[in-house]
Amino acid sequence: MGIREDLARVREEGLAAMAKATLGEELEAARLKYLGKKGELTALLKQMGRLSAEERPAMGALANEARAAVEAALETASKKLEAAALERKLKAETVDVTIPGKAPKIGHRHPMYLALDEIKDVFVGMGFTVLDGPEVELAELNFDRLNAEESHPSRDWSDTFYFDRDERVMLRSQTSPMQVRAMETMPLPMRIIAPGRVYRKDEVDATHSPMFHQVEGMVIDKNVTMADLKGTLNLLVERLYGAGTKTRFRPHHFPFTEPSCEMDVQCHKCGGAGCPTCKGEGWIELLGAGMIHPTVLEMSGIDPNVWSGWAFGMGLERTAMRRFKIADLRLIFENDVRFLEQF
Ligand code: 2NM
Repeated sequence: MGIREDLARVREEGLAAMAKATLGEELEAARLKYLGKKGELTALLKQMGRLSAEERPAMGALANEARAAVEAALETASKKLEAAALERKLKAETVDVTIPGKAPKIGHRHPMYLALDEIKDVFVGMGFTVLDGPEVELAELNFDRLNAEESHPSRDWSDTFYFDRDERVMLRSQTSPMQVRAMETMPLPMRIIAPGRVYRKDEVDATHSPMFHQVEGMVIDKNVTMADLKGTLNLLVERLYGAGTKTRFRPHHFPFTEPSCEMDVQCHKCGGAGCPTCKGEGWIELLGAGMIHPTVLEMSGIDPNVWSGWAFGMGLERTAMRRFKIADLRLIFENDVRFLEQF
């Protein structure tokens, strides 16, 4: 049999093999069989040397034409397989856009921050600036500049988280060092509140935590008196607990204020008659306050003969617990969604 017939046969077989491949591996096998280095067309091309010089050009052209045809068939088959594969993939991964979606779970503010927002709103409405400051604080600002005597029990390492043996750097035990920073940097007169985390070495129980939140506030101006303190804090209470809510101021002692007081709110549950919520007292303690001690003003470079001021401090968790009737402080920090979802 001659090369011409062999060429025609291999060409037809090659075309048929390409056309009938339905898998990538089958097509690859066909490519190797007909077009590969050891393939049948290549073998025929190698036989061209046996032909006479007259026969060779025509047969060479025929061989090239056969090769081109089989290559074209390979290309077509390859495209067909790719298209089929894509079709299968699209079918398998079809998304039914008509199926109703799942609503994403959207979180919300923590109840304690809801309570803080209410408090902030009241003070911002009265022209106070909200300040934020460092939780790692100098003992000098946390204690000394606030007139805490050298022997004050809260300075003890068993009450305070110190970073160093010299007890110079600590986790702030109150936000009042922020008031000191304000006194030293802000122009007078000033009205500020400083909410934030504070740290004390307390064991965790239903009413204690080594980390909790405070809001402290301060006004310094000319002719500021205890009447301003009472008026402002009464307004806070009416805004938080409703118009007409009564307050009571009891004398107290703080090193940074003189005179000092604690403010109670009439029990919202029993209206003052005495009940389990107020432990039979009729009143619930809300905050501590007082007129800023002249020594505190002086230490921060403010002349107490020209300026006077009042300040207060309140626990945020306790306020939130009362506001939302939360019985155990630990719930506020555990972040169990079954608890959080209730607000
Ligand atoms: C309280 C109670 C009373 C207070 C005082 C000051 C400052 F810096 F102005 F002296 N800041 N916060 C203060 C006063 C805090 O917490 C129970």
